[in-house]
Amino acid sequence: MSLQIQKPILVGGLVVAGLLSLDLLSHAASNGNALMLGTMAIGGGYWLWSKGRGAIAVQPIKIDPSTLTRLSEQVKLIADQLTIEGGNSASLRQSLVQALQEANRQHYRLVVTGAARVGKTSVIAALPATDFISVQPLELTETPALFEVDGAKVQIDQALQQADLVVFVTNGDLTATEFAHLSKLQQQVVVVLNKQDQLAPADRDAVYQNIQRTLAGITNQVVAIAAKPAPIKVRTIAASGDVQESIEQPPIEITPLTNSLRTVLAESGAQLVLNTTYWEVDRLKNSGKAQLNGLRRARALPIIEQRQWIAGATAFANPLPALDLLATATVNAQTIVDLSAIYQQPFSIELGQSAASAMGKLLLQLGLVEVATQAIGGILKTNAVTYVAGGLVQGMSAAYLTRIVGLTLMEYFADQDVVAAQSNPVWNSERFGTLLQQVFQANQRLTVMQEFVQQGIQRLMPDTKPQVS
Ligand SMILES: Nc1nc2c(ncn2[C@@H]2O[C@H](COP(=O)(O)OP(=O)(O)O)[C@@H](O)[C@H]2O)c(=O)[nH]1
Ligand SMILES: [Mg+2]
Repeated sequence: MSLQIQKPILVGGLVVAGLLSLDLLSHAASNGNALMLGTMAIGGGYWLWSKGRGAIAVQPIKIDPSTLTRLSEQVKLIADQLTIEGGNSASLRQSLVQALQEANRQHYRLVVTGAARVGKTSVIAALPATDFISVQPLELTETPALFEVDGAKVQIDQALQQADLVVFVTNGDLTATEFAHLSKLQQQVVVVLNKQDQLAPADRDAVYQNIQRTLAGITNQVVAIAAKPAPIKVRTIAASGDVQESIEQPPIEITPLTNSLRTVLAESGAQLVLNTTYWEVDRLKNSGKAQLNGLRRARALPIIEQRQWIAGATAFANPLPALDLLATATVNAQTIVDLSAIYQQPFSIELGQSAASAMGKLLLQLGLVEVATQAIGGILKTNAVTYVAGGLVQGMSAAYLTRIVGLTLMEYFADQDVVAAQSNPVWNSERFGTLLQQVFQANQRLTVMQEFVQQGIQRLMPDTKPQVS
């Protein structure tokens, strides 16, 4: 079957899908793979899509050794900071040493992945029999099947993270899900079209070329193999006219894969190991940062609690006549300064004051003061107390908004470098505004607010017995 791919793109894509459908019909039926035709059509669609967009920028980033060194320095800094702040940095340090030692290993880690029953195990079984493996030590691992409803997502991710090179196996048809998965891979990938023996010889080129084109922006390593071809029945008719049937085992076709592995590893094996190491150290950095932020959070929360009830009690005793005053009362420059110190972004009191006034304006602009006041008023009326003391809505709103601002500050600082690079950090009001809305929304659930109101009544009016409905 010869294909005219030079036609207008749209027609070309449909022709590919259409012609393949006919030829694959028998195989699709014998596999019980009713989706095959549909997915071929999708494959054609992707081709159009990738053509239209040019190359998809997912080629692995080239990490150079100095980038890795800089990242390692950051992890060390985080470990030092953990020690300073009373945390345990031993396991982070040890993991870093291990990760960097791994960078010198002499073998490559190949992880074979793909959907269920595409032939992952068969590929791994076929490889050791080749000459190539005897000269090039490889560690071959198979992930659990991708795309299963109750799939082992964690194990899959963990296995893939270890890979210097991913060998992605498919049956020769590329589904939308497979394509999406391939485009997200961090590593270089060799795509293996297995079970070539199931395709009519005339179709092989067409399927192969179509997939190669679809994946042009992702990898140039696409190989067609048969890791474990099915036995075939052969009929011979003797001169006498007697028909004889025998079962023959077609040979394994694995050479295209070994050739591809040889090329990729010779060209960029060292680079691939460097990349794996880089991403491993990057994960260490994130987990160290999370550990550090956990410590800081534990120190910041009591400060926020304390300040929220101070703001609440003040507004309760001296009810503020206007929303803008309420907004101002909830953002306290000293709280900003204190939290910034915990997160090693020390703000001067002047910077704290200007940030506080920006935050007050933001609370009003976003309508958060009004929303909070109304919600709290509503809760108080319906199910918290039998009567609403004057100023209680105001006091409670001041406490609530102080808390929201404090929680947002924690998120804001947690995002920054673990130790400020400069002595007077820059205040990014826009970033704060985005986080403020997120935190506000996350705390807006009725149950969260009701609980807060209950606490507030006990704090602000300790003699009142709240009536819980
Ligand atoms: N016809 C054919 N069948 C294959 C080929 N490779 C694997 N299979 C069959 O596909 C099924 C699944 O293979 P397996 O390697 O266990 O797939 P895995 O689930 O991805 O590990 C088995 O029945 C294999 O015999 C191949 O190249 N040709
Ligand atoms: Mg398997």
